Amino acid sequence: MANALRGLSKCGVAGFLPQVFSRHGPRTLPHLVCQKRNNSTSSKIKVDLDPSTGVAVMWMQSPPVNSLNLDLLTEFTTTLEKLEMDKSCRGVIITSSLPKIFSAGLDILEMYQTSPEHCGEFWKAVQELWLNLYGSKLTTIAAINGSSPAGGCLLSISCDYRVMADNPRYSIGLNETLLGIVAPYWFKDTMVNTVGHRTTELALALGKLYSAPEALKIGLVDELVPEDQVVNTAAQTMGKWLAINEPARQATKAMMRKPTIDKLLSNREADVHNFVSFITQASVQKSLGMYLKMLKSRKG
Ligand code: CO8
Repeated sequence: MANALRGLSKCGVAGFLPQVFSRHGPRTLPHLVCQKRNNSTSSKIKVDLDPSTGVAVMWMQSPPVNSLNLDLLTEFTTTLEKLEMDKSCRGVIITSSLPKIFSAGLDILEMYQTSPEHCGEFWKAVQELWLNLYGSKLTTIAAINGSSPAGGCLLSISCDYRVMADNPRYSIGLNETLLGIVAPYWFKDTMVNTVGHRTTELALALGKLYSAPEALKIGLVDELVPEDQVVNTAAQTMGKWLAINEPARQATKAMMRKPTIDKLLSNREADVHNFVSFITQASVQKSLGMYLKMLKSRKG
């Protein structure tokens, strides 16, 4: 289950190479796992894998807003792990099948008025998703076809490249402070690795949600395209990434991301403990409750 970069934490960059080169072995017949998943009625993710290009599209389909609850987090991680193991897959595009929403981020209801045990289980699933996605040896591209706050932004910035719909009404950012909570250090590190320290400092302190044009300006996304071309553009960009020598690209990715990943790997339990003790505080629960109320009142 461990992904390539996690393997690195034990064996260093040299340990990463054999796994990289093993991907050049004989290609297997197209995996059926992904197609099978599509038939599941309870599936929160639809996968289209094209073995001829080696590109899979993961469509999040969990109405109303693709909020990352325990089920979606778990299915996301399992799906990605299966694609990692599938020799016919070399790249993944992550997108949403819901109109106007990429992902509303972590499901607040998983953190509000739930038991410490549940919060701990939930947080482990959040860690697991990030470790798998940020450390994936596949090329990963976020096709952001709607708003993408907080955990949705984390999903996006954990990918190798981001294409967003050119619509100023869609926003993206780590807005945790607006909920009275603090972005964990590995959310912050991922953001720093994307846009730099000072921009992250401002973004996190103010809980800033950037419109798509603003996000492009600060480098939070790489490209804006008309809404109906987001996935196609991601597929074209994927073609360029897949043309790069694969072992070299993978080793470069590992070199860039390993220190950030190792920081959490060496500290996972403490991170769960910190999350649970923070999120269960009465004052934090009160803030989450008020934020949920605000979301509901906006509807009226
Ligand atoms: N979790 C749970 N429910 C949500 C969430 C969410 N993140 N987002 C929206 N919902 C619910 C709404 O309450 C509403 O519920 P209902 O239908 O029962 O009233 C339903 O989803 C639909 O929402 P909207 O009507 O608001 O839908 P819109 O299309 O108008 O807007 C948005 C979509 C823009 C996504 C909007 O819903 C929104 O801004 N949501 C909140 C996004 C947000 O702030 N997310 C932050 C989550 S926290 C996180 O990801 C990181 C936490 C790190 C924790 C660290 C602690 C130490």
